[in-house]
Amino acid sequence: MSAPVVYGFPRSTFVNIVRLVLTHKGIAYSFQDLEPVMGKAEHLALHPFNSVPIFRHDEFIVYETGAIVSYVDETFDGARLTPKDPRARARMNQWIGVVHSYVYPYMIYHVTHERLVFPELGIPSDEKVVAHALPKVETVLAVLERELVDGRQYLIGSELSIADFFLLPSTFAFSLTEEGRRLYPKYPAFCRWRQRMESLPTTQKLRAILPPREPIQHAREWAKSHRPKY
Ligand SMILES: N[C@@H](CCC(=O)N[C@@H](CS)C(=O)NCC(=O)O)C(=O)O
Repeated sequence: MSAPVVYGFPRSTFVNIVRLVLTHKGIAYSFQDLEPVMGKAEHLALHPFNSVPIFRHDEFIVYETGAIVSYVDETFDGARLTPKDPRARARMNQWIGVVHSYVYPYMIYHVTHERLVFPELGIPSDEKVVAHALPKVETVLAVLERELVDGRQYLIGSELSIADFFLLPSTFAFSLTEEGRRLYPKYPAFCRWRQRMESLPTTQKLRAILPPREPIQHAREWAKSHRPKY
């Protein structure tokens, strides 16, 4: 069997969830940067919904981050990131759903895109999009704070799970915005979780091999095709 391949672009939140899980489990893989072909036939042949990440393991190709990381956790050796207990597993899946439905859309798709991704391409921020997202981000942070305030180390308890790696890249990117810098200190238990996650050897190891943050060139299309309107 050959080493698996992750396809995506380097700053993608979801791509980095897959890379964190692979790194944590000590799995050798290669990364294929699709930035030059995003949205083109070569990319759409791998992902008909024009998204990333995509994962290849020999002849098997799978997309959707949840499906990829479950496959990786079940198929490869290394620390298990999925609890056996059904209730703990349900809790983990709950948090994965929270990232898809409430964290990524507001922290990344709305605020981070408006504050970092678009301005890096010379496109001004849309303040209405940011203003609409911020109360939703505060709800997420308040919920996380309540969950983590009793000294819980990780999202579902004392064991690290896929849920923590799902949350990490979005909370990292949001930390680079002015809103992240302003809001995070109001949530100390959440900040302790971030500190714990950011200092994991897994996180450090992945960060060390990521290229410097370059503007996401294909995001020019997002500004035309699917920018929220308020
Ligand atoms: N449901 C998808 C979401 C993936 C996603 O939103 N990926 C973003 C990058 S973080 C993307 O591909 N956006 C479209 C683009 O970059 O053109 C998954 O779980 O993999």
